[in-house]
Amino acid sequence: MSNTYDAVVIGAGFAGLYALKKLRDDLGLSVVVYETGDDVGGTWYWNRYPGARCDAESIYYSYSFDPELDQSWTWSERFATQPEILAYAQYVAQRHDLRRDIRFRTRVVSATWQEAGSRWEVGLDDGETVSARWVVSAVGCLSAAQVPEFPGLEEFAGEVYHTGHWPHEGVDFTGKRVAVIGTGSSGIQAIPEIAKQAAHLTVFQRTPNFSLPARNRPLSEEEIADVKARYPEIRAQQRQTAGGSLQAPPAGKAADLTTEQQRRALEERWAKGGPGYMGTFADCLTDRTANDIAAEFVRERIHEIVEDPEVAALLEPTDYPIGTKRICVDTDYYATFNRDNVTLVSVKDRPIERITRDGVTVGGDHTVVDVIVFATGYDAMTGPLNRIDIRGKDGLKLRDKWRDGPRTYLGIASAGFPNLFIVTGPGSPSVLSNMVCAIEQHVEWIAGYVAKLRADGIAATEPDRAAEDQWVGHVNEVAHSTLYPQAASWYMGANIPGKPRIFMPYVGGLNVYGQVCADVAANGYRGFVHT
Ligand code: N01
Repeated sequence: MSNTYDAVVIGAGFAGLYALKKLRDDLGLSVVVYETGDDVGGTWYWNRYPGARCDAESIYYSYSFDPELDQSWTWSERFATQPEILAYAQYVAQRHDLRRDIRFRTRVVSATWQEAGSRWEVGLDDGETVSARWVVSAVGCLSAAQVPEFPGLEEFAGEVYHTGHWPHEGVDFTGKRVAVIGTGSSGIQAIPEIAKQAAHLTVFQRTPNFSLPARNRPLSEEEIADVKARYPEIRAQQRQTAGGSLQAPPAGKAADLTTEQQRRALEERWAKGGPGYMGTFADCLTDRTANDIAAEFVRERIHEIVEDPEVAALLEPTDYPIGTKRICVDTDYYATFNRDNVTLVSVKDRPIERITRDGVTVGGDHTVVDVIVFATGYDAMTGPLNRIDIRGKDGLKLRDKWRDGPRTYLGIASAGFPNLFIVTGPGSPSVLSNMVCAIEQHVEWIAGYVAKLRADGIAATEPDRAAEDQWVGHVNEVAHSTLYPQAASWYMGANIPGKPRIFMPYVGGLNVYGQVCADVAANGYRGFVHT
């Protein structure tokens, strides 16, 4: 006997928690959330690696929907640590009594559209199935961990970890020889912390990354009081920005500034720390010359920080524009390579050949290690959904429909998959913005639409193919008006062998996108077809 709900939500991270709150408390729906982990938090539940922090500022990287929450919660640092963000998610769950409708340690393995009755049959890993009118995917953009298929990996006799599946009890690296493979945001945060503990750390780097100093610090009582007094205004302003966080306006287009003005602007942003550096010039991500100036400044800093010129040269990113692979933010990353117990091995021209019982072999050179840490990233944006067996109308599988790249209308829904809403799906600003902001906008839009569908007695809705094609074309066109597609990034699917090279997120900005979604709603949910 299956259970019946109005809505199933997949995942209890920031998106799933807010979806539950909106659909259950504001719309009065019967909702169940399924979550693989044994608590709430999503990304912040899984990513417990040393040094894990958010690189969006904590005062912005938090919910806006509950003004009392803004007053009762106090962030301790400019960039919050993973334990603090996890505690925040737990606090929100407690405050809104969310856990009672979340089934933990339960993975959704399938979702099958039932034409008769216009409902989804959702399959769970314990064999149970439940029925729901709507399915809301809150699976996250970076939750399907990726470990490359290195020959011999299964023979390795030591400890193996992925940053995205870190053991709850932590890992003691004391006295151990450690390999970290991967130098994206996760690796760049973990490497300085692991280096402090390990007997020796060898970093295997394929593509050097641009990283900016975080200049993290505690927030003062005065700052907190000021932010809390202005929170309603700050929250409203966040939604009017492209990225969802408040930043100083650019100094101008690079070409409109003198060389001294450019230099001063870059120095100021570098000194301030954080990802705001990317906003120094208005055209940093659209004009290669402007981008080159910002990139060269960082390369100079790398050479200034790293004592060994050969190591500095290896760490220097040279073959893609700054910011077109996700910009990294660090604490002492480059300086870590000055330590005697840290070695950098470039695997750019000589890939990792194999992993053996006791280490990693590159170009015939063998490094003996006790621990391997994979900081090798994720099958981003499409991976989490494609790992679920989702079958829409006429048995169409989502992963087959997306074989040549994801196809959605607004990043929220996909033709042939009625009543399936995707929070921060491919084709929405998502990973190019403050995720909490993007999540709130999506969940509110979805809840508004579901309320309307219920009021009008509409059983099923899906995007019209023409509207979807138009949106996919637009997402692509906007991306190609920027420098983003010039990098082999996970935004492009380039980190996964065989994945189609399509720029997945929407570059147009959260503000522009929010307006598009509002117009679609105001025009009778233009682009959707109802049955
Ligand atoms: O993953 P990544 P991540 N051999 O894909 C390398 C968010 N995040 O977990 O660049 C050797 O960026 C790969 O090399 P290459 C943020 O959005 C945020 O670090 O593909 N190396 C790369 O160096 C971020 O962008 C925060 O050539 C291999 C690394 O592994 C996203 O999550 C913190 C390889 C993977 O880097 C993902 O970050 C952490 C191979 N076969 C994450 N395969 C904050 O907010 C892959 N690599 C701070």
